[in-house]
Amino acid sequence: MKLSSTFSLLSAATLVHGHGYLTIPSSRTRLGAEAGLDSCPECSILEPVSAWPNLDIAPVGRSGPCGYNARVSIDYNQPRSGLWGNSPIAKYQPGQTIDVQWCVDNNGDHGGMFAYRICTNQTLVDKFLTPGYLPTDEEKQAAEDCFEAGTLKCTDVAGQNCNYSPDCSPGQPCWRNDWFTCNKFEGVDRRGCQGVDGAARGSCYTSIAGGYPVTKKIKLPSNFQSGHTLLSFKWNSFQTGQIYLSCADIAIGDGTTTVTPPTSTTPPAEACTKAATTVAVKFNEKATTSYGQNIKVVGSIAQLGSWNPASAVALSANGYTASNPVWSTTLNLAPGTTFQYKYIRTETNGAVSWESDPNRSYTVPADACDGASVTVDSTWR
Ligand SMILES: *[C@@H]1O[C@H](CO)[C@@H](O)[C@H](O)[C@H]1NC(C)=O
Ligand SMILES: *[C@@H]1O[C@H](CO)[C@@H](O)[C@H](O)[C@H]1NC(C)=O
Ligand SMILES: [Cu+2]
Repeated sequence: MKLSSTFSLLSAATLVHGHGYLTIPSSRTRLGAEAGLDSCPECSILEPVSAWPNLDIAPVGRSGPCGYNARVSIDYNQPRSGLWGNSPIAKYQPGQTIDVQWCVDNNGDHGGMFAYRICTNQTLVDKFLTPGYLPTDEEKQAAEDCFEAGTLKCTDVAGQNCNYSPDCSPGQPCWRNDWFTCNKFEGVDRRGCQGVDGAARGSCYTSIAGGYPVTKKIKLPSNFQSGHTLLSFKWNSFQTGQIYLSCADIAIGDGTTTVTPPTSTTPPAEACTKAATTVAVKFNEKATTSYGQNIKVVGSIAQLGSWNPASAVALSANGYTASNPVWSTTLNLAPGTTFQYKYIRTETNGAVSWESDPNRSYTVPADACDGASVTVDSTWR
């Protein structure tokens, strides 16, 4: 892995490196710096962690979705009276596309990928909005899992350029474009995260060596409103075992209704205006894997490779987290189709491991209406 050549050399230097934090909308961290409490806003680091290539695997620990700055012992997951966390600092509309920005320090531009997230479970977020209350590590992780599930995809913004990381290869779990990506880490021209905007050093504030802004657009959820919620920013470093977290207090809509999106829709039993020609069948398989391993599904029908592992359908690890290691894929299958199947695990050297017997079996709902989707959940055995 490219990481190994640079890691040992640079890990010794990370103590003096500045890194990055959310600046627009103003994060709690930015407010802490502006209040003179935080002397290094770019230094809220979650480390040492496995930050790459699996972006979702690291437990969030005390850093939570808002970040912990060990330099100044500030836990940004806890509101601070009169300074942050008490009321929204920006108000947006549901479904609005907004400009967001973070700032990377010249000494700590480690490349990698970053994401903006909204947790639509107000119960979980409220722990971070309660005056004087410090969320437990369990509450931080529960919220983090919710934020991960609420990643605001780069691809949700029409016309936005969503690249794959030039430091990641197809097949690696970092090969995804729902997150935003920095430029090639060792690129000569417009390198790393600073190369995304290509702005002049010092265009945003960092305390160590001068900051470079990184500007993107995100689309807020259209089916969620809250009078006070959090926008969480997460940057996974390519070069070092580090993740940077910060969050901003915002409002979405008037907050009178809080709607949590359904996780799956099952076709109604009633007669429909139009019968389905195909049903979107989502396969979710919980399987803890290590780097280089992939999960596929193979089965008795042609769409599932007719039991030939070489023709198996690969699942995606986009939703994979340490606490919820889910691999997924969606296939459009004819209503009423009955088939047998199993999941397999493949290694980079081509070796295949099969799930234990018996074969799994499934029948696609025969009376599905047009546009129906179903989800089949299972766990590796
Ligand atoms: C929100 O989180 C709480 C606390 O974990 C949980 O009890 C509740 O079921 C969640 N609500 C939804 C709609 O997922
Ligand atoms: C699973 O299906 C395959 C292919 O039809 C078959 O060879 C195998 O015996 C089945 N396994 C069990 C346990 O029924
Ligand atoms: Cu560093």
